[in-house]
Amino acid sequence: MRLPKNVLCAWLLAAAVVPAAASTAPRIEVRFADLSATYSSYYADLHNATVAAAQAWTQHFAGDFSAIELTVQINFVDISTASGRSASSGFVGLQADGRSLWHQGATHELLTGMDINGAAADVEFNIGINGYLQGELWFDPDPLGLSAVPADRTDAVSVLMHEWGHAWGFNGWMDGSTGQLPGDYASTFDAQVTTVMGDAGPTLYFTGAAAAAVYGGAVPLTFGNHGHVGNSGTFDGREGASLMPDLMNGEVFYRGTRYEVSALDLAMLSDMGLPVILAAVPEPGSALLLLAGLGGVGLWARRRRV
Ligand SMILES: [Ca+2]
Ligand SMILES: [Ca+2]
Repeated sequence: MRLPKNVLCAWLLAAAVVPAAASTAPRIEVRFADLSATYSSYYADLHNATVAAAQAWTQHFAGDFSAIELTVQINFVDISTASGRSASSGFVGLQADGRSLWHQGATHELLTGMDINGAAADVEFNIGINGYLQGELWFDPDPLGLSAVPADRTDAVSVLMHEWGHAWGFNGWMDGSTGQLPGDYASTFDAQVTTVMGDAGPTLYFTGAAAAAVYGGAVPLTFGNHGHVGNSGTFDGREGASLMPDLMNGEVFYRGTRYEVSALDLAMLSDMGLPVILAAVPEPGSALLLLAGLGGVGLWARRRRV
């Protein structure tokens, strides 16, 4: 039972205080799809940023994954920013409603040790080559450190952290505007989404219990782009403006900012079955204040509706 290729997210971002990699972390191999080696001067930086971005997530995973090797293929593509996904899906089981349930391939390999697509890359990151790679992304010379991101550049580690979020779980086949599934299958993300009709029209919410405990209720997803959290409300009044600073938001990416994997991001992965070590859940009020504080950092925002 094989599914269509995973949906590509049209967005990227985030990271954090990344401690030294635990010896239990999965190994990350990075390949470059660049036959003429046109972008070879970026290989080392992209490799280091990809590994650091993975660690920003895997440092929160419980278990020994040192026998797991996740292969990332980096493609150089004619797009304006970047995108990412797992390259395959892994069957989890049948739901009560008869739909089949699927993990993202990277997560399936992490949890089961089974590499769905064999020697082919497990994760794909697409990097825009129309100036995004060359002039917009900033590569931290110490990607595991705490360097200040230049105010006029976008942090590559943060972008790849966002893309890893999609590779782990923030992805699916659901229509991001209506919540309709295209067939009798759902991702572990899709399976926890409910559509609520309101004055602004339909809004999709992620209803996982751990996420709801962190957020203080069902988590509003970005309208039209459901593998992301939050809506600015600027255009349509939908809920979720407090989530704009989150790594996995679907509207805005701040320059000059090193993002963090948030407690909410981790809780959502936990709801999707990843072995996340959840910190004590803060009171919703303090969690929102933390997010608001992070959001004040960027003076320049790129806003985008997908
Ligand atoms: Ca693998
Ligand atoms: Ca593979």
